[in-house]
Amino acid sequence: MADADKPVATTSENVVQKPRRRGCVGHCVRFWWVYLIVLIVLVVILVPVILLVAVPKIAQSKLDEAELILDGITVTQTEAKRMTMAINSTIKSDGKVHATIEPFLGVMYLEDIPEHIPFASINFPETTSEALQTVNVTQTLDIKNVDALTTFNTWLLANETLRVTVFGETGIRVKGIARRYPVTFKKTISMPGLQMLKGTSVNETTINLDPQNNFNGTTWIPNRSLVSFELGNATFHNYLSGTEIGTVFIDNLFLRAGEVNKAKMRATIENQPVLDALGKSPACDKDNGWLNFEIRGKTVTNNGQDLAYFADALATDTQTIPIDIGGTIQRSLGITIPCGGLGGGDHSD
Ligand SMILES: *[C@@H]1O[C@H](CO)[C@@H](O)[C@H](O)[C@H]1NC(C)=O
Ligand SMILES: *[C@@H]1O[C@H](CO)[C@@H](O)[C@H](O)[C@H]1NC(C)=O
Ligand SMILES: *[C@@H]1O[C@H](CO)[C@@H](O)[C@H](O)[C@H]1NC(C)=O
Ligand SMILES: *[C@@H]1O[C@H](CO)[C@@H](O)[C@H](O)[C@H]1NC(C)=O
Ligand SMILES: *[C@@H]1O[C@H](CO)[C@@H](O)[C@H](O)[C@H]1NC(C)=O
Ligand SMILES: *[C@@H]1O[C@H](CO)[C@@H](O)[C@H](O)[C@H]1NC(C)=O
Ligand SMILES: CC(=O)N[C@H]1CO[C@H](CO)[C@@H](O)[C@@H]1O
Repeated sequence: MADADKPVATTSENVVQKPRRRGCVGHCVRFWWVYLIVLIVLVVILVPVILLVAVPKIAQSKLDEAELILDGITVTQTEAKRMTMAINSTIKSDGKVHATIEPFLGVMYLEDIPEHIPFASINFPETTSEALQTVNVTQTLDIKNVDALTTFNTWLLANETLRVTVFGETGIRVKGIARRYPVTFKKTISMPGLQMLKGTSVNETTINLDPQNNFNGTTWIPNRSLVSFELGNATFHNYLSGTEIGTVFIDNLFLRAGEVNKAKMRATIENQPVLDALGKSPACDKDNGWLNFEIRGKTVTNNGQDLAYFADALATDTQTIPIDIGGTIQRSLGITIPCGGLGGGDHSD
């Protein structure tokens, strides 16, 4: 029995081994449909995973990596509820993915105010993913939120730098794929502020003893920011040693970025406080007739409309402007005010 068993076992081993050695051929031929199903499943699952998950992820991350550079903003035709805003910008990317970003409505808000309330919405045109793409937009903007715009102007006026975010939902089309993918455009840019117009100076001054418009001069306003604005007619409270002594008027003011702005100014100033200050030290000796005046925004009107979003921003703080008032009086009236004054209190009239 034992002898008969062995060969049987050997044979049966051979029988079992034969099909295994032939590998997949017989099996594959017989089960081709299993492979087809696996292939279809792979195509059905993998392609969508690539198209629906991988490509949009890459598209979004490429968009996130791209840098938005602000070249300049110009605000003109300013009205109480409307303005024209021109923005020149550049989008910088590695240019490796060929894609088109659909036009979209982008809102702009101050990044460092948690509420992120938009002060402007801009229609961005279609852009491509070229390595360097200029995006220049000019459009009329309806002012939906005056408070938000005033806050933006206040920060722009006061701060050394401020961060503005442009945010919008849009779509991207990658070259070679028909599908459109939704993406989020969110870029934060840091821009220089006006630092309260620090460094503003006044010269080419004249003075007379009229009760109205008794001071004329030329004012030089530094820019520092990338934003140019059409303000229109601006008036300022004028203070000397903390007391209001008159009003400064600058008509047709247009603050241009990238240059020191020259503007004619006039003022109605009470003479007596000025003469009193000139007769005291340090104006009469050490400071050689120079006085520090302070101005603070009062009104801004353009073509008859009050522009609260500029006026309120300019009213938030004062700017100090040293003026050679002693020299102005000397040149205009031929009078020099010595220490102790002119010997009385009523020489102004
Ligand atoms: C934008 O670019 C145009 C064309 O070069 C130029 O005329 C305009 O002054 C620029 N505007 C701003 C806000 O930089
Ligand atoms: C956009 O404005 C910049 C100046 O900021 C200018 O150099 C460029 O030519 C403008 N591009 C277009 C397409 O107008
Ligand atoms: C910008 O200026 C405003 C108003 O003066 C101030 O409240 C704010 O903290 C400043 N923000 C930054 C980021 O400097
Ligand atoms: C007035 O000041 C400006 C700016 O500092 C200067 O360019 C100009 O020459 C000055 N004018 C006079 C008459 O000194
Ligand atoms: C200021 O200029 C105006 C207009 O040119 C002139 O009428 C006025 O007399 C001037 N005032 C002074 C103080 O020079
Ligand atoms: C500024 O005021 C002057 C005189 O009051 C006026 O003639 C002019 O139209 C005003 N300018 C603007 C831009 O409103
Ligand atoms: C104060 C300030 O930054 N002024 C700049 C205004 O723009 C001109 C021209 O670009 C610069 O030379 C000034 O330095």
